[in-house]
Amino acid sequence: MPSLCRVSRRLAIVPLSVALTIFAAACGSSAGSVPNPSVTPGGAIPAGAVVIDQRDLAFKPGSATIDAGQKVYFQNSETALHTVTINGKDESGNMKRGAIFVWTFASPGSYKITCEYHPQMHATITVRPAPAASGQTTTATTVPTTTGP
Ligand SMILES: [Cu+2]
Repeated sequence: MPSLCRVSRRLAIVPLSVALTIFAAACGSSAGSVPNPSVTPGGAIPAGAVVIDQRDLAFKPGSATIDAGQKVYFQNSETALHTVTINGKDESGNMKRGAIFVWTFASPGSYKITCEYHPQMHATITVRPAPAASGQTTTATTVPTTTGP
């Protein structure tokens, strides 16, 4: 019976397509929510922290000098979506208004900070070598005493 065969085949196809749809939806949602523990909406910034604001489609301030191992707090203070892209790599993902992204600059060097969406946004972070460990006291520079003639 050809008609019965066709019906049963269609019945077999339907659950498969439903399963595929659910699978695709699950995949889509998991891909959209890549966990990034560094981005916190409305998180707290400790007093004295180095903060770079994303405001007026710019990084403010546009440059900062820190010691190796120091953290920089990037904060999106406007409605436009931004990223913190460090030397060409999008490290933060999409940052909505209020999001804070914290990055520890471990190695000395010069870092270019850009945004995936706004080519005009850029900042430079200069990372100095970490200060000498405690115990290694810096010797005071001896100023030669000039003796008058
Ligand atoms: Cu941007």
